[in-house]
Amino acid sequence: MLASDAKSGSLDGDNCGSFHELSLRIGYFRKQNSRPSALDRRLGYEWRTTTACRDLALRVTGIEVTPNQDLANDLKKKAAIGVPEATNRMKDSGHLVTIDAIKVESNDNKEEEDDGGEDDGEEEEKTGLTGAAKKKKKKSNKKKKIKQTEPPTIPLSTIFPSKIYPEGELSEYKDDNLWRTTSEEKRALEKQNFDQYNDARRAAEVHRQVRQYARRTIKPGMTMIEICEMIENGTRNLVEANGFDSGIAFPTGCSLNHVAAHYTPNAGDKTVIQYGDVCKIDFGVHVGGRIVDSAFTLTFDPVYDNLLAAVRDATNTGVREAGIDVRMGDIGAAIQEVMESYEVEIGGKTYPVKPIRNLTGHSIDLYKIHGTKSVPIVNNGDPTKMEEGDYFAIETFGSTGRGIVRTDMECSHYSRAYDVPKTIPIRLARAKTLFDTINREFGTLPFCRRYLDRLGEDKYLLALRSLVDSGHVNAHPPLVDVKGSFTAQYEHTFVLRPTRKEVLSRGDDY
Ligand SMILES: [Co+2]
Repeated sequence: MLASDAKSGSLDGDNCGSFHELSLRIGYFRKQNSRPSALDRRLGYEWRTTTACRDLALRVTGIEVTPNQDLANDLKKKAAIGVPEATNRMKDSGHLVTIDAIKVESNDNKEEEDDGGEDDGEEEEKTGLTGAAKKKKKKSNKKKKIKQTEPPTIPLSTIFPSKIYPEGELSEYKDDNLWRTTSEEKRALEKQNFDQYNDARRAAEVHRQVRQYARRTIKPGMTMIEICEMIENGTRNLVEANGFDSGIAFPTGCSLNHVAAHYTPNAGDKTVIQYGDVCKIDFGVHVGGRIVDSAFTLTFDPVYDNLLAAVRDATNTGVREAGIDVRMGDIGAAIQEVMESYEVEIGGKTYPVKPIRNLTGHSIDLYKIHGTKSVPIVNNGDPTKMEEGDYFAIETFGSTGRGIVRTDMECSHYSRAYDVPKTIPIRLARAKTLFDTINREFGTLPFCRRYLDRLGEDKYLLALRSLVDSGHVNAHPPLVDVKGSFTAQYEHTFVLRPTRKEVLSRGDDY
């Protein structure tokens, strides 16, 4: 939609791809009576442009932007001007914008190398541009593909200027539900839901890009706080975190060894990740409340490979078995069978891999990470069925310990109760203000103490405890198996679309 509107852009671009992009998007605004669309409002009116000549990257934020070509050329020529000066020039020329970053990049064009130096290759971007816009684009097409930086900083909406994000892994329903694949009625329903899926796909692509960087980068010796901040900063940048429109969906889990879930460092935590650790990285991204919840296990010592293989296989089995009308108990049974077929030898001792039977996957609702349905990882006989339109996170945990977790250690994870007790007043004044902050900043999305710290909240522990005691806030302390054991986790989010299943968080890595 956005892309085809954009072709009505009336500004003439030069041959620099980025300015085409900028002018095309402005054209879209003009068609909308010079008012930004709801989508762009949501994106915070944020553009980032990178010239094809790679000498300048410019990021503009503001209320309304109507740049002209002279200004664009001027900025291009004078890549070295500073941010305040660029902002003033925009203002002097009557543009209501502020510029928050100008980055000068080196001239060696990596993309050109990757493309074998070909300049006039085939039109292959899936931008949806047609006609005049396509023609305009053609020359600088290849160069326009913007690559993610390391660490990841470029918003996904810049990498996908069409604002159409990649689909996840698709699979057809089986047996009695195979008719859905070709049903006209179900297809029509999906078309109506496109924006919803697109939001979820955007969250999923952010997850993939952030985690793939994290997997390459996390090394023994890093503090848990560094690890979490790397993931959280990457997520905020790529999803353009903006209140309830988009952002981090819950605290970054990085539980170690016998701790299976719900550990993230609090301020002052000096824990450093070790070569022999088994670390579960569990983080979430949301767009418009659509949450993608996905986790993997990070190890450095290959001795754990079989443990990881067991859990990855178990999670994939659960994902594969899932479908419309499938019973929870049957999925749990399939997961259990696969998980228990593995064993792992650690330090000369062989352990069976046990599913942690009191942990489950879950359905996901808007802004609610835990919907009403649970997906067991053992056969518990639950006859509840999965239904069309449901979003699920299937997460399985394998352990060399007892296969049961209990709560232990200092709490870091909290969430506002979905249904706040209406009859119980909040007595402490400090608890009232803290509760206001929680409502305003997180709503029903889980948060951790570090997220409160960065908002400038301090000395809140007593107030937080009283909110937990009164039932306004839930505490989610770490969940641990026996000391000395090792636990691993893999998790994927999928949606049961009317015609097929889409595993949103699937990547090349897991
Ligand atoms: Co989950």
